[in-house]
Amino acid sequence: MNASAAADDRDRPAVLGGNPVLAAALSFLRPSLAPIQDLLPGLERLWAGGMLTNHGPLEQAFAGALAARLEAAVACAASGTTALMVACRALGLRGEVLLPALTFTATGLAPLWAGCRLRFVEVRSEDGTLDAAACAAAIGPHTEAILAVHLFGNPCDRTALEALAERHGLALIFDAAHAFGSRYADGRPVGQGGLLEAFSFHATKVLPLGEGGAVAGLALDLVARSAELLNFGQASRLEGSRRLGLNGKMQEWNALVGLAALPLVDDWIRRRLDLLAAYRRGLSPLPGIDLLSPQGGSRSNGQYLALRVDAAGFGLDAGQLATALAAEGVPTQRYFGVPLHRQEVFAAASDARLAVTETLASQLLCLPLYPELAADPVDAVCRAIERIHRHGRQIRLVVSR
Ligand code: T4K
Repeated sequence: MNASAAADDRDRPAVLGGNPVLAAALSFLRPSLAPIQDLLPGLERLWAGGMLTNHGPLEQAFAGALAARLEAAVACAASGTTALMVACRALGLRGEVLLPALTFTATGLAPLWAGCRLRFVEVRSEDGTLDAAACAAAIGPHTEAILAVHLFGNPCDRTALEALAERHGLALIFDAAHAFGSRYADGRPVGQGGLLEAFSFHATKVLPLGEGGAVAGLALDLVARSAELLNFGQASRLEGSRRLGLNGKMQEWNALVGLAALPLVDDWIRRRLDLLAAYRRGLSPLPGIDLLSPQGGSRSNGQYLALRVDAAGFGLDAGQLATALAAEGVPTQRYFGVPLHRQEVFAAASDARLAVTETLASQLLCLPLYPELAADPVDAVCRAIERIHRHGRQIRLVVSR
């Protein structure tokens, strides 16, 4: 083999028979965890005390630490989904709720559980969050609330949505599952927006507890009502249930993991943002590729790196790029490739016409991003995407959409 044939061979994407850019496949994500030694004393106390749940000292300490950080009232929950469900109930929502379809299914399930009717509204192409102007146009006589999502960690346009909600007397809830540590344009932490915000502390999130969530907000009475709903709807045992609640309590083990993680989370977020910047630099020369980004001076927590792949410019669509990257040892996720108005459970609201949502759903591809990821693999992923782009024509012949 002559020198140029050898170079060609090295340059060939793995999906066309070349060597993968990564000798060992990457993880899509790794949960960020505090060193296990930091958890052992707490675990020993937990074992000795035997109080595993029902608002034990660890859950209370975690709720206090969250409240101090967010400068808001906080009720801990078993998951982001339960947090969102009780947020809808705490506001007594029963009518029409405006929400995006470009999100995880839980965003739509929560208001549906509360008995609401859903109306899906368009998002902005720059950051994937709810478009306030489209919301304004969608408000009808039965509209009761807006449920907006800080997608991938990008904060919504809080000012515009709050003004709209106030003007029309609507409740405003933020699904902040992706956005612990993100900040609004005015520098305030996500957690203080609208009437209530619902966080997720799932294993895949910036602050991972395994399962967990929280309702947060500046209105003490609404957060207190949410806490009651998460505890079977009872304010006190003597009185019993006075609201239609559920068991949405956070367990002590999860709170312990959260307490150990909280002092580290800002470092983890900084690391995520550094890696995101490295991806951005590495990918910026490529045509047809860009990243969803926080708008208007707001700040993301780097929860997910969402790449927008324009097939006409890049030469391959998001699905084809995902297949080619998998061959290179780079796992990806197609969040949120099936928008909610295309899912069976939301069929009653499937008549929405959402051109931007449909385009983003077909174009988005999330790349590996987590604090433990070293800089070298990020360079390798960017190199892989670059050589996949150069061989787009051949790849199109072997990889179906
Ligand atoms: N609102 C929004 C906008 C949301 O995105 C979510 C949840 C919610 C509300 C509801 O919050 P929770 O009720 O879940 O607290 C994940 C999560 O299950 C889900 O929390 C998340 N959004 C959704 C976007 O994604 P998958 O299907 O991507 O997870 P999975 O199992 O495919 O794992 C992804 C990667 O993470 C794999 O590479 C494996 C790795 N992983 C996963 C788990 C669970 C780990 O390394 N460790 C783990 O423990 O769903």
